[in-house]
Amino acid sequence: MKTKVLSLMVVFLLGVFSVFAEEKTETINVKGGACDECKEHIETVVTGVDGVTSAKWNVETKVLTVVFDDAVVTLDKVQMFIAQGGNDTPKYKAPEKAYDALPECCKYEREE
Ligand SMILES: [Cu+2]
Repeated sequence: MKTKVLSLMVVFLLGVFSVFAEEKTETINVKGGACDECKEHIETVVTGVDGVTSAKWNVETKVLTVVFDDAVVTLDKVQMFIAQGGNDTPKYKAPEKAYDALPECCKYEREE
């Protein structure tokens, strides 16, 4: 009897967690060049962030579509990682060093 109650509780708790752990899809403008290397670089950086399930960057529109678990990571944090990788986002500017480390083709016009 006791185990039955316990397992019911576990099922209930799992249910609660899965409600919180909802996947969110957001889009952000991410600066970058116009080659596939930029695309690969940005997508690799973003998918490497804990809580992110998918990242697609459009080379033409420079819009990144990111799918993430907002219980694990925030869009803010995702933008921080992108900037650390050398690409500016609306919220964070890439450090000079990270920008300079980008391949030539991946350089882009930066706003002051
Ligand atoms: Cu590039």
